[in-house]
Amino acid sequence: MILHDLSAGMHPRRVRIFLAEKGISIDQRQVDAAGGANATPEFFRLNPLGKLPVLELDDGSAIAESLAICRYLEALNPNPPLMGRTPREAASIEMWTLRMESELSRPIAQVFRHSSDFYRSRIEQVPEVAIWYRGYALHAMAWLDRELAERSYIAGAHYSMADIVAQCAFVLGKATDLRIPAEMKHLSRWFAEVSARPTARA
Ligand SMILES: N[C@@H](CCC(=O)N[C@@H](CS)C(=O)NCC(=O)O)C(=O)O
Repeated sequence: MILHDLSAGMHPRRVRIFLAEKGISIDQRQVDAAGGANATPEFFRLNPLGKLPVLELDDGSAIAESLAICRYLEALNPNPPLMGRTPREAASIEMWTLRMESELSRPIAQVFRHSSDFYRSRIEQVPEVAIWYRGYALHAMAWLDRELAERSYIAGAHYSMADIVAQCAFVLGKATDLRIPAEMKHLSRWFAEVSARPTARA
């Protein structure tokens, strides 16, 4: 298996943290997206959308989408569980993972897409979109701060895929000056804890 990776990317970081939490090591290949290496016919054969990460399997087929890659790796390596041990737990983690994706990760990604140098020559940037999503993300952060007053991690008492999606979003948030406001004590506590995990720099 080969993980086609983009070290600075939010979505590839999810997979690297997931692998580190599982203690799995697989070959990784950096793709020079800034130089256009993800927009070649060769890369489009792996992922026609030209996005990273991509997991290339030994049979030559490929899985794109960070959550799908993690789902596959979880099935192959169930321990430690990051997507739930029971059907109820799995549903709860899925619910929170999807919420982190739609309410936090995607809005922060949109701020980045519409304001960063990286995307300046790649998409038509609309500054108002970045401003609008910044407000959306801050609103979601305030909600999450209230949620985390009552439990250690996003989906409950244990670290899970939902935490990985959220922590990677906040790492990207730093690059767009979208940091957790200091008055959000519970969210700040959670982010300090997940950032201190040995896997956080994977
Ligand atoms: N939904 C996809 C999103 C992947 C994605 O947007 N990847 C970004 C990096 S974080 C990328 O490859 N950008 C390169 C480009 O758009 O040229 C996933 O979860 O894997």
